[in-house]
Order: sequence, then structure tokens, then C-alpha cells
Amino acid sequence: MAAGGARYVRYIIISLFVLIVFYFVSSSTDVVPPIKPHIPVYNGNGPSTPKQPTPDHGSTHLTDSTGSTHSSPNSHKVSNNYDPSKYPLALTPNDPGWNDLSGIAPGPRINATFVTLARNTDVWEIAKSIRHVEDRFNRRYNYDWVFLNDKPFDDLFKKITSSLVSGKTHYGLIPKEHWSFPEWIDQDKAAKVRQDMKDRKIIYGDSISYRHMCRFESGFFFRHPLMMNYEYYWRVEPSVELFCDIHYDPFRYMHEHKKKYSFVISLYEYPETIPTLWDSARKFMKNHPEHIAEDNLLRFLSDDGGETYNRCHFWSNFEIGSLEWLRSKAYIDYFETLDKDGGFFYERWGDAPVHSIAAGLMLKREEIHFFNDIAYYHVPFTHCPTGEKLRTALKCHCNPDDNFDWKGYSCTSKFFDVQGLKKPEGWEEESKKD
Ligand SMILES: Nc1nc2c(ncn2[C@@H]2O[C@H](COP(=O)(O)OP(=O)(O)OP(=O)(O)O)[C@@H](O)[C@H]2O)c(=O)[nH]1
Ligand SMILES: *[C@@H]1O[C@H](CO)[C@@H](O)[C@H](O)[C@H]1NC(C)=O
Ligand SMILES: [Mg+2]
Repeated sequence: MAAGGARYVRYIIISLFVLIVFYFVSSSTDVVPPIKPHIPVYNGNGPSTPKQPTPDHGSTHLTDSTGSTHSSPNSHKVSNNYDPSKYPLALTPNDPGWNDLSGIAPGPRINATFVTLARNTDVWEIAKSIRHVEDRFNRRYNYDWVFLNDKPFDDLFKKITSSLVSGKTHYGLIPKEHWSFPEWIDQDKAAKVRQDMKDRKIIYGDSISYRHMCRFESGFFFRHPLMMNYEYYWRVEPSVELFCDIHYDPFRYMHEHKKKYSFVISLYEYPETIPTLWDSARKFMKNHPEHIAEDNLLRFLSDDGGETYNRCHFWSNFEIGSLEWLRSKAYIDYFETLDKDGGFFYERWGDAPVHSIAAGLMLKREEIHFFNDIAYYHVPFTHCPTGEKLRTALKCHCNPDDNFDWKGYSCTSKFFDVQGLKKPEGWEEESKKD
């Protein structure tokens, strides 16, 4: 059967050919070096220079170790001349790239970092936060993460966090002057206040470290040598959660829309912690009229034209903001006025109202942004975006009944009113639920 034999030979040759092709295709990733995505880092100004990887050991005396234990999958190439329209942000489900949530995001990177202040004992709680941030966003962007502490980070903290962050990790020690009583503080007076606040059962009222924390977050974190390497920050605290996919780069949003400060939750401050904060702020306004923005957001902070503070503030455990703004003369003059008045120790001023008053007075109101699409939890409040269509599109896993935005103790409704923004459909029904 000659014809049958030839057929077998043909089959064998074809099978061999298919096998060979298959072999080459499947092994080509080993043979050909993987193509690294070319990701320029956008920098609002300054020359275009490649970002140097930080050396592994102490670039400054305040850095106990950079802890860069693994390299990120992309090399953040610096370029300050990208054309935003060439890499449109996927802001809505109709925008190109919306469904592209796998692999490294194409397009430029901003000169930005995550930042966390934490103790070594916070390691497992910050691990959870990092997991949320990475899964919902950073695994595709690989931004750096700076960790700051008033004591050196231990090996466990560095090992766990650097294994979870997809970008580079840096670990910094806070200098003593940024975490201690300034010399003009009367220790006896401060101690009496703590005892009194303890008796009145004011939350963290008797804590010294909480006060150092609030003062550090108010006036120093953005000036730490590790933070000097960036223009924007995203603050992350232990035990926070993100409930929805983030389809675009919030840092780029901030940069391209000229935003300087942003929030997801706002609320009223405990009056007992800030009796004279507004007096200090008014002193600053009087002494530094040059720093007050013309089209500011004072109406969010005060219901009587600046006479009194209504206690509305952006909740600062989440913040995406401009470091350049915090490092500006305006902000530093403001912080120094407050710091001299001593309320971080004679009262218990929180960094949230301190940042919020600064933003409300010194920024133009269009420079402050509400990130509705970043769903967030920090005990005990949740921001879960209003509108089922949006939540489904973002694959959110928060319970909409938990949304705090339109509840009586939130200031977000006021923010919308003052900004002249249209509230999302369904907000009224949510505000009626308990
Ligand atoms: N290194 C260091 N970090 C601290 C210290 N106290 C607080 N932090 C950090 O500062 C941030 C705010 O502290 P929290 O204890 O979360 O304060 P809070 O958010 O007002 O209160 P909670 O409701 O308890 O979360 C967190 O990132 C903490 O990890 C401290 O003494 N040392
Ligand atoms: C990022 O910003 C910092 C602070 O402005 C600057 O010193 C640094 O050169 C910038 N880095 C890049 C890569 O542009
Ligand atoms: Mg917290």
C-alpha cells in the first residue's frame, strides 16, 4: 500500500513540524529576554534624567536601610515631556483602556510615592493595607513606598513590607527634632493638660506619642530626606481597606488636573481637642494675608465668614497630595505659627484639621479633590461610592449601606455644596438610612 505509506510519512512530517513550532513558541520566553515596558516618569519640571536606584545602605543618616530587597518589574524611566493625550486616563467605563487591568499599566509615571508612618508592631496591620493597595492599584503601577518611624525598623518589618510592595521600598528614621517637645513648650503645663484630658476620657487625650505623631504628620513628614525625592504622596495607614478597582493613576489625575490635596472621607472634629486651633489659624491669616488664596474653600471650614471654625475636616489617614505644596513657604509659615502656639501639646491638635484648614485657606478651591471612585475604610468609617452602576463597574466589595458620605456627621455634603458640585444620584436615599 504505497499510497497509504506516503500518507503516514506526511502525517509524521506534519506532526514533527507542529511539535517543533510548539517547542519554539513555548520556550521563546526563556530564549528571548522579556521586553521591559518603557515607562517614563512624569516630572512637572526639571530635567529628564534617569531615576537612580537607591543604594542598599543608608543614603542619609536618617535612613536605617533602603531595604530594596527586590527590583520592581519595570525600570521607571524618567521623562518630563509625555503628552497626556497620548496616554488617556480611563476615568469612566467608556474610556479606552478601562478593561485593561492585567499586566503593567502602560504610560508615564508621576514622581510620587506611598508613605506610611508606622511602628514595628504595626507590621501585620500595614501588611493588610499594602495588600489592598497593591491588589486594587499598585501591582500595575509599581510606585515606591516610604516607611517612616521614630525608632529603627526591624528586619521582620522590612522583610514583610518589601515582599508585598511591587515598587521600591525605603525605610527612614525620623530625626529627634521632628519627634519631641520643642524648647518653648512648658512641660508642666503639657502634663497637666494630659491628666485633665485623661480624666475627661478624651480619646488619646493622655498620650504623648499620639501628639508627636500628629505634629510630625502636620509639619515634618514631607521634609524627611526620603520624601524630598518625590513631588506627590499617598498616605496609607495600618488596617485600611480599598473596596474598588482603581482603573487610572490617581497621581496622574492630581498632576494633570492641578490638584494639590484630596480626600475620600470628611467629618467633624472633636471640639475638646482643638479649643484654640482656629484662633491660631486666624492669627496666621492676619499675619500672612499674602498666603491666603483668593478663591479658597473657607466656606467649607466656617459658616460665618471665618469668625468660627465649624470643625469640618478631611480625614487625613487617607491623603493624596502635593509635597511641593506642603514644602512651600506658605505652608511652613502656617505650620510654624501653629507650632509656636503650642496646641499640639497644650491641646491635642490632630493633623487632619491642621491639613484641612491649610488646604481650605491656602489652596484655590478647585485644587482640592474628592476621589469618589476610591472606596476606602479606616475604622470606623467607610467611603463606598454612591450608585450601583459605578460600584459594579469598579467591582466594589463594600456594602453601600456603610457609606458615610451623606450621613449627618460627614462634611462631604457641605463640600459638594460649597464647590457647586452635583451630588451623585441616590445620595438622598442613602442619607436617610441609618
Ligand atoms: N512610628 C510610630 N508611628 C506611630 C506612632 N503612633 C502612631 N503611629 C502611626 O501614625 C498613624 C496614625 O496613628 P493611629 O494610631 O492609626 O491613629 P488614628 O488613625 O488617629 O487612630 P486609630 O483609630 O487607632 O487608627 C498610623 O500610621 C500609625 O501607625 C508612634 O508612636 N510611632
Ligand atoms: C522628583 O522630585 C524631587 C523633588 O522635587 C526632585 O528632587 C527629583 O529630581 C524628581 N525626580 C525625578 C525622577 O524627576
Ligand atoms: Mg489609624
